[in-house]
Amino acid sequence: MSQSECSLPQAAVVVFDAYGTLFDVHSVRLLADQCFPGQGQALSQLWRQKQLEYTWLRSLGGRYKSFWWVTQDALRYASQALKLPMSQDQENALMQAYLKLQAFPENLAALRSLKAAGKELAILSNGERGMVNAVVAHAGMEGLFSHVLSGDQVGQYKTAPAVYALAEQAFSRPAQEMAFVSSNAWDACAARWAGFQSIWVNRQGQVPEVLDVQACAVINQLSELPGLFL
Ligand code: 2OP
Repeated sequence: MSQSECSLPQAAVVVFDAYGTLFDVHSVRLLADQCFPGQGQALSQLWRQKQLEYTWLRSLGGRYKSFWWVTQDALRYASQALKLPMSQDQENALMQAYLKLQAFPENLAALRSLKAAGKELAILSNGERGMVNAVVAHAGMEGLFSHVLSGDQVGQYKTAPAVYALAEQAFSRPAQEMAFVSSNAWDACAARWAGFQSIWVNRQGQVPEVLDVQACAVINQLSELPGLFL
């Protein structure tokens, strides 16, 4: 699909990435800072970076392990790399915080607005459904999504095409008829590879990925999303 073939108003379904897009993975920073004063941000950043690297490495190497455990492995790596000895209680608390990540404040209203406009909504995440359902409930987003889809269903991680294909199977629609929203630039690119009309939520003003593909639209936050479908 070329850029000129994007037509967001015609998309009947809007599929969302979870971590980083709906939920702020760096909201663990506060607890991390209580555990390791002055180091919360560094821990949170490296934790997330390693978590993603491990998903890519495990997918490439055919060594799937579910996202919860990959997340724990990444936390252990980050604490060692930053020389922040972590007790079992601290590890447990930080992992539990992942089930209560804060949603970006504007997200709930944006989702409700899309739903009221007749769009079907879904989540497509690396996280297994139990993990994602917990943060969805914590954010008061229950009942908004027709499907919560997970790479766990196919034992692979994004950017594997089989993960994105889960949305086509769930809605019995080709990807071209669906929008895919992610604040992870690489995820928005891979969704385009898979045929979706992707929207990149560029909250931090990052430069685009150079992957021979561009999102159909770039916004700064989800409150701009409903306007794209008018
Ligand atoms: C997700 O799949 C990539 O973390 C992101 O939810």
